[in-house]
Amino acid sequence: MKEQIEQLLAEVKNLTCKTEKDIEDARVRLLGKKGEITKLFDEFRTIAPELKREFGQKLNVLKKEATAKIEELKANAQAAGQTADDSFDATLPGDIRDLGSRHPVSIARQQIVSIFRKFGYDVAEGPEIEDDYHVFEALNFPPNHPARDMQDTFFVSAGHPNPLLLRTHTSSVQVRAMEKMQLPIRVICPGRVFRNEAISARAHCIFHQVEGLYIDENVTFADLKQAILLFAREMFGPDTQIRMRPSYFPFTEPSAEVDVSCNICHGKGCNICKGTGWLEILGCGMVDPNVLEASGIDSKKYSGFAFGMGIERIAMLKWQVNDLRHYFENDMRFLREFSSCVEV
Ligand code: 2NM
Repeated sequence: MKEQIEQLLAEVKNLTCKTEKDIEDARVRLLGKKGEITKLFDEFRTIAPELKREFGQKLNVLKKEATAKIEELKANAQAAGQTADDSFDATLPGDIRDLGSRHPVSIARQQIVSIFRKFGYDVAEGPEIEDDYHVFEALNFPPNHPARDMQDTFFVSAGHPNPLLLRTHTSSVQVRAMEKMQLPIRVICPGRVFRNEAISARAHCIFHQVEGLYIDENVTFADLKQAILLFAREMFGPDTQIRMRPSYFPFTEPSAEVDVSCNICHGKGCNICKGTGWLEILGCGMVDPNVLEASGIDSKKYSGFAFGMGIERIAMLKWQVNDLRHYFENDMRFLREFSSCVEV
């Protein structure tokens, strides 16, 4: 028995196992119900009484040493972060996460932007919080124009001599482009705009626009018409026809609204185009000389055209979305319908 005790004591001192599983195996082998040390305690009951004192002490020391050693190894293993070591299998396949997909408004914006990039337009962005000058005054809005009213525009600081407001169109970015870019200018400005409107199937207080501007010598309405026709055919298909109807905007003269032939019924008349065969896609016109002059451009030498479209509306027409509110509700059934849309 003496030899056994000494042998086990040496074994305990030299224990080097590192993983939690190895440590637990060692504990069971030594101190478990059928462990070596436990067995010695059982044997101890049968030895001669005169030997009990000596062996009792030795056995207690062995048990104490073994218990302390196991605790020490456990603490080391935990400190080294090896607790879950052998339960980790780097060859197992990982968790599969849903990747998500682009929002239809983003897809439409990217398509519009990449079409105009191909035509040689730069892309410019600007602040969403603007001043009266860049949203209205520089764009030839008369002082009492209804858009300047609280009913139509969100003011950030009303009553201030130079109030800040949320831009109601991205034309303000084009004013900034005219102020600082060298001529000729070809630029498109995508971005969020804000209008104080009741939310319905056809209107929302926040929506997205892309506006375009082209200024050079001898730019004519024919150039505008051609640019819009090429854009419409890239966006809605090569058979698309356009028509222009006279309109009015403070910043352009003459101004027009542009329709494309209905891509559902191809002009025959359906409920999407309300039987007309035409869908309105954008507004445009020749930049008013007052607008050019306000930004320091010589309107005798230069002329230009500009246009503006609502991205939500373009996406509605392209993918037959029947209610604007779908865009803002994040219903997965709606969003998933666009998960396979190919980007240009
Ligand atoms: C539209 C319609 C017509 C427009 C005008 C300008 C600027 F800054 F050059 F004067 N930017 N965008 C414009 C013209 C926008 O949206 C329906």
